[in-house]
Amino acid sequence: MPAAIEASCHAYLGTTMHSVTAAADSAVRHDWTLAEIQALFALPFNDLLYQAQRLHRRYFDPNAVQISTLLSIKTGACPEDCKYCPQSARYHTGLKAEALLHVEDVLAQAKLARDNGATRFCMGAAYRGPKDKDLDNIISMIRAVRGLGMETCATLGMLTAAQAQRLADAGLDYYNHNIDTSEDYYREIITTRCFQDRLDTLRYVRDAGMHVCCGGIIGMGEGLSDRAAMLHTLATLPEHPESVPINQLVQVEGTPLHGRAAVDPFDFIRVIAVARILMPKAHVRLSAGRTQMHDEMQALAFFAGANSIFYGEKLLTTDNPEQDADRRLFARLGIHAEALAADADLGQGAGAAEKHEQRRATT
Ligand code: SAM
Ligand code: DTB
Ligand code: SF4
Repeated sequence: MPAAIEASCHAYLGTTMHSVTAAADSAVRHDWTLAEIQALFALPFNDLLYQAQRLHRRYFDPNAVQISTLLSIKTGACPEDCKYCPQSARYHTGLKAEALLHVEDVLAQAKLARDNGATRFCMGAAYRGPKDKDLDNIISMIRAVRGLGMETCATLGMLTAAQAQRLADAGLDYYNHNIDTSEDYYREIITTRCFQDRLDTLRYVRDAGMHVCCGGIIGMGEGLSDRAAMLHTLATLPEHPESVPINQLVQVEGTPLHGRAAVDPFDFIRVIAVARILMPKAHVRLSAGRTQMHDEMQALAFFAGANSIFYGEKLLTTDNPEQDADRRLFARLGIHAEALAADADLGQGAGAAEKHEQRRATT
């Protein structure tokens, strides 16, 4: 596979992951207390990483990383006031707004991503929430991308229950909707919608049978207790998100958070490790902010339990590492791209929601 991170199909038969048993499942808890989470954050760094790595090996091949590629399908001019975001119409970031892309253009980008080794294609739109007529076009994109044999993800802002159902029926595998930070600190970051709105959308997504992708941003000026509270919210959901993106703030000139103090890299790694311990079966994504990270920091993040990245030279509007740099990093670390799950029925069935229904019918 020339210009691609090789999607190796290593069947991992190591002793640890091999023995995923009911006992191991007892590590998946939904009753974490805030005090327990704060105690994890207070552990010496090596003790925390050791716990995280041990648990990571119980559920995952420690050398496999899931590869997603992002595309902004509708850029800028967003009415919301998220203080971190270059796409808000309220801030002057020099970003050029673009209308919703055409299906053919999205499909061409998805093919490129697939040929470069991505297994999931994530489509992001700068909406407060999508209008029903936009969803018609987005649904055509989802169907086209699934037809390539890729998993699909979308992040379109707040949804109604009916919109979530339409996306699930179209075969959308994952919906990304981040809580971003703690409920308390949220008010400092976004005033145009509240924390509960986020939780409502997450519930609609889950009820419609889609996989949930939900995480947050580190480096917005939040305290350690906000980081613990954010992870507490995620880890005490009735079902953990399947995917937990941990973003480091990408500071964009013109946004109110530009100029915030940089995060201590070890503190960022601690968030990854605690997320891994709290939600051991989730893919934890080392998400935005990798262009600001040295290879050594990324290696530590993988050791702490991160097992997903965005791959491709752009995130939504900002830069991501060059593909060559990521390929070299993977090779140096002996990391391979995670293959799609054997039960993926991409291009045929109706995605996560259909599988969810099938499982329900057979249990
Ligand atoms: N408009 C939709 C929404 O807000 O849900 C979807 C797109 S929005 C850009 C998706 C997520 O990207 C945000 O929730 C936030 O977590 C992340 N994000 C946006 N700007 C970021 C930045 N400058 N640095 C890090 N993460 C960022
Ligand atoms: C997520 O948690 N991070 C991604 C994705 N989900 C949509 C977005 C990062 C955006 C970084 C800023 C930008 O490129 O505009
Ligand atoms: Fe709009 Fe999403 Fe950016 Fe907030 S994060 S301003 S909702 S695009």
